[in-house]
Amino acid sequence: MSYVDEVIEKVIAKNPSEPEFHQAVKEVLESLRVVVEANEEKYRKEAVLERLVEPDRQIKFRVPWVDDNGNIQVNTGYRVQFNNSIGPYKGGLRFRDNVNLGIIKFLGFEQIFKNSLTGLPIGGGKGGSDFDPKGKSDREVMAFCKSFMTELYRHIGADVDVPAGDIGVGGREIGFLYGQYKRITGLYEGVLTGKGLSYGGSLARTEATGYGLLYFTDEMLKQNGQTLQGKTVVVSGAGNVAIYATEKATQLGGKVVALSDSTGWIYDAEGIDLKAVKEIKEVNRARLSEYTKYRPNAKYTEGKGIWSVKCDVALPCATQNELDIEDAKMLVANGVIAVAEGANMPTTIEATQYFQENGVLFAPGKAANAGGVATSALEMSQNSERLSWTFEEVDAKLKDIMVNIFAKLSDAAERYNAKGNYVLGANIAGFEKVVDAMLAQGV
Ligand code: NDP
Ligand code: 2IT
Repeated sequence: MSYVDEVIEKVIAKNPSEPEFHQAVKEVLESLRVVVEANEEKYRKEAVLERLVEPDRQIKFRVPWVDDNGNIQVNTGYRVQFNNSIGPYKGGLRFRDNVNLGIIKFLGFEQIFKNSLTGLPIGGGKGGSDFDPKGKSDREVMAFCKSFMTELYRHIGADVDVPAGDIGVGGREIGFLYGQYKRITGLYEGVLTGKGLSYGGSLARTEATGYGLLYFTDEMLKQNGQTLQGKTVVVSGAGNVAIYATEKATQLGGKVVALSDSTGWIYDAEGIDLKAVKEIKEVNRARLSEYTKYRPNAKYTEGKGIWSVKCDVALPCATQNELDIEDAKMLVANGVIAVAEGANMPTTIEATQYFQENGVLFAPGKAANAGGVATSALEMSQNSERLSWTFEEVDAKLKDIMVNIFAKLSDAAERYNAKGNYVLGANIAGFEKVVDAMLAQGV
């Protein structure tokens, strides 16, 4: 059996109830097959793949807190420190009811390669909890965050592990978490990113993932003889990534006609009114169904179905496995030319292959959404030098980083005779730097 197949089998046998983690490992190792085969003896001897798929450590802890009725609630917290070969562990925290160890591990594993692609010195990690801030009062969210940090603080640090936001963790949560870290340790250091601007946050971090996704998409289109100008765009999700993806897509001449949340989706043929969406989501923390109050001509549909909307460019920005083979078939039948992942692993493996077989430009999340963590690394730099850069400075660096990532993907794909296969290119380019650092540092 080939080394890659052996390791995939071992991962499934050792971690039987973690389907998302299996999926992420399979996707990466399938791409690496060509590289591994060329170095099989050495990699086997060094156990490179076994070392890559086993996190450095997995921390799981109890998070007790008191709700507004005086009842004690208990959630589970996680931090998976996956690989710190090229820098301190770096990756977000996800607060969502469906969070479990397998989901955190898939996200942490993806983060290793994503962070490597940014070109900045950051390792891979991820964390979170099965706590969902939706529908909770500010006091309840604060109580949860304080309890979560009361355990997490001992495992992190500005040079050790630097968490940030992800689904369910935005500026409010980061503020409460940072306050508790500082209270316990007495340290005023860049231990979290995505901080508020008044206490060490970076300008453009809020916008970075969505903006970066569009800088990447724009570059991918340009290098393939297209532009965003006049294109119809569908964005799923209505959170941090989706909102700023919509903003930049519009600035670059595209027309975004649909958005979704976990309850339903909106279609607005005249183009999404982003001011309304920001008020609904960022200010009122409400449901997307409210949108038709602002725009009576728009249509709200309960449940799934956003990928049935005809578009040129599709940007899945909500969650894992939200775009399956049936969705891919609809998008292709409707003439989609490019799909770029703002979320982490939103496209199933079958759907990804279907896009690639049908000549659709497909950008994997670990490259296309890397602008968020890249700007987090820029926030770390600013914290270290105790300075803050202007919005224009950070935005220009972000754009450069995304254009560079595209070049790295293209180059790696071409080197392995797979021109235009950006999935292969991303996994190989991300892997090369990490494996080099791992081997240099010994067992
Ligand atoms: P937010 O919490 O701000 O927004 C998430 C959005 O996705 C919401 O509209 C939410 O709907 C929807 N959503 C979440 N879970 C589900 C689900 N299970 N089914 C359907 N819809 C769902 O998160 P972000 O925008 O930060 O994150 C979105 C994606 O982007 C995630 O995959 C994340 O890992 C990835 N990402 C985020 C980065 C960042 O910097 N924030 C960086 C790189 C990737 P509802 O409001 O109903 O819950
Ligand atoms: O998936 C991701 O890259 C993030 N949620 C951002 C992580 C970070 O450290 O900024």
